[in-house]
Amino acid sequence: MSAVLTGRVIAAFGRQYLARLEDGSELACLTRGKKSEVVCGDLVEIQPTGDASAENGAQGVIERIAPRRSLLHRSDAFREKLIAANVTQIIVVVAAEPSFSDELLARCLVAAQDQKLAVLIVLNKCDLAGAAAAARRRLMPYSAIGYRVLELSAKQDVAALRPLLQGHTSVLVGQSGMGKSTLINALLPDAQAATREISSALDSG
Ligand SMILES: Nc1nc2c(ncn2[C@@H]2O[C@H](COP(=O)(O)OP(=O)(O)OP(=O)(O)O)[C@@H](O)[C@H]2O)c(=O)[nH]1
Ligand SMILES: [Mg+2]
Repeated sequence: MSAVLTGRVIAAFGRQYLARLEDGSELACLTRGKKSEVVCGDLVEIQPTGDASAENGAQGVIERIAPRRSLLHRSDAFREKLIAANVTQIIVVVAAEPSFSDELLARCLVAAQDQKLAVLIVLNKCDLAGAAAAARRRLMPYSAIGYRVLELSAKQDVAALRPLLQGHTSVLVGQSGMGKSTLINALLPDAQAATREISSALDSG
């Protein structure tokens, strides 16, 4: 049997995963058993299958998950859904319009506090001047208690965000229509496919 590989899970599709290995290559993986605890961001040990003969063409089996620095999940009274592991920063994306939910923003801040993560609030669509002014006022209480609010327009220029990503593993969260995908595509022009996956995982519910 070939040696165990280590990598980071960069995409999850049900029980199938894509892992990036230390050499930068990507490997399609499965887990053993029906129920999987593996989540995007996990650092994992992978047993290579050697060829693509495994179920669904997977090239490896995830054998072990390393201890997590953080774990984000969403839960209600009935079930819990894991979102991402080993994140160090939550970027909450709100927009000038449509109007954003204070409750969702507050819940994200609580989750960040709980997991001891850095937080950045991005106010997107600042090209819409009138609506942006109103949203800016609504965000004042958050900046007043110390949260950093970055204003930008994902459609025009995302350069101001780049330095704030340095040294962090960040997750973008926010309601539908706030501009998360637009932001990701502006930051990572090649990431379109993976972006849609992550976005839909975060947005469900
Ligand atoms: N005017 C303006 N529109 C924007 C900007 N960024 C995004 N939009 C628009 O806002 C809409 C929603 O953007 P998305 O990036 O799809 O939003 P999302 O947060 O990914 O939404 P979900 O995937 O549904 O969660 C699209 O029509 C974008 O073109 C911006 O900076 N300015
Ligand atoms: Mg999206």
